[in-house]
Amino acid sequence: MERSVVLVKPDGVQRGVIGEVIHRFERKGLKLVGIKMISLDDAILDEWYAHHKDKPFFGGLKSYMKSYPVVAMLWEGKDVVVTVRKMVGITLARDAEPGTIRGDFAMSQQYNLIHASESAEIAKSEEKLMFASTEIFTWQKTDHVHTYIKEELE
Ligand code: FUP
Repeated sequence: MERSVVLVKPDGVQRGVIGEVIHRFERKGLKLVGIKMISLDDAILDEWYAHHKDKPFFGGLKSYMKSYPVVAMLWEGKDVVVTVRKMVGITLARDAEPGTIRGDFAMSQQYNLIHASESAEIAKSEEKLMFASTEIFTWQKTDHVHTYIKEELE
């Protein structure tokens, strides 16, 4: 099944929403297959945000992402990338829909609490960047038979 990489960013760690984020994705029916706290460095951030490297906010974005540890998670589910992005909300948090994570808990464009993979392809490269294979767990979530119909699990 598809996977999405989620980061609770330094502001989210400071503001105490790690549990809230986990709780929302768990209740949705997603399966957690990796989780860790990590301090990001320039090497990983240069790749992570390569698409932003020429933007004026790149330096500030990197400093912020290095300021405190982040909590990285790998969530699995049917079409999970799109689902997670919807639950996260738009980048400018004060404009994000109520009911989304950013919409409920954040006000800023940069301090928007959380990162979620933008596409299934990007999710694969972020998974490789963020998690060693030993940090990814294969396990059977037995309530999946109540979360999906049989055809959705194939
Ligand atoms: P998102 O996919 O919603 O996390 O947003 P982007 O990939 O467009 O941006 C990544 C991060 O860059 C955002 F979470 C915050 C930061 N950013 C700024 O600080 N200023 C901007 O103008 C745009 C993005």
